[in-house]
Amino acid sequence: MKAFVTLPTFNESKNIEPLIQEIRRQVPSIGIVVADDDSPDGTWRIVEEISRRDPNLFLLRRTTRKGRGSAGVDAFRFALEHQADVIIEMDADFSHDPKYIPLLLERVRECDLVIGSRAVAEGKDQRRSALRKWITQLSSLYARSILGLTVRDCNSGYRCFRREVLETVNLDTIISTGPSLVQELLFKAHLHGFSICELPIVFTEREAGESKLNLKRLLQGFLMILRLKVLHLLGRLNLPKDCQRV
Ligand SMILES: Nc1nc2c(ncn2[C@@H]2O[C@H](COP(=O)(O)OP(=O)(O)OP(=O)(O)O)[C@@H](O)[C@H]2O)c(=O)[nH]1
Ligand SMILES: [Mg+2]
Repeated sequence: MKAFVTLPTFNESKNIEPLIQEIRRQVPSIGIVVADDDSPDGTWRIVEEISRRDPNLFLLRRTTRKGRGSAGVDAFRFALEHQADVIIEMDADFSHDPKYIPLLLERVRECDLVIGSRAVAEGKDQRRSALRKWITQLSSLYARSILGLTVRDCNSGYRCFRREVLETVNLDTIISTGPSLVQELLFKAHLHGFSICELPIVFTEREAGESKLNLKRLLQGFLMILRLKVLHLLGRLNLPKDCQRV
């Protein structure tokens, strides 16, 4: 089974090298693709340098800041083109501990999409800010109720997809350019009837660098959920006829 880890990055120069090392320690031969938006802090340069001695590390250096979602899509495309059977997506700030990668790879044998979840038994959100935790819980509840999802942690960007999920969802039809890619893919995987399961993870504070989430992105995310719902009700999400309306 060929596996790839995709890492969208923007200004993660302090995290990226130790993160790649830790991923390598967990899964020595896994493919790693970093989709960087020309980070001013030179994240891409560090990746480029490491990739000279690591043949399974790839850099997608995008020349402008096109966003977290669009970086994710480009990285998924790269993994699919390189014959990945399973594709992991994770943040590059150490909130997502690479120790879960082997568990995700194990679990994806049983279901099509495995979510690293903070909201199931033994899962945890260990960030310091009560407000950030509360926002995450509230927006997950919002996505669940509007989109009719049963997953407990709809906001988790730490996941493992079987390639069929990304192929079927069709990356060309993705409308999110920002962080709402997480919910859009989840919604579409759900509508296509893929099996989705949750693996408990402990989610921690980013190790270094700054968060890119702000009020504007948060509101855009809330609006995107409504947009996805409306498009679905109008039958405009390019789904096969037998996919149920929710
Ligand atoms: N390529 C690219 N990556 C991005 C962009 N914005 C964020 N990222 C990456 O996406 C991942 C998640 O972003 P974070 O800033 O950690 O957002 P968050 O996890 O919701 O917020 P925190 O909990 O505060 O860290 C990180 O690896 C970022 O470097 C972007 O515009 N382009
Ligand atoms: Mg983060």
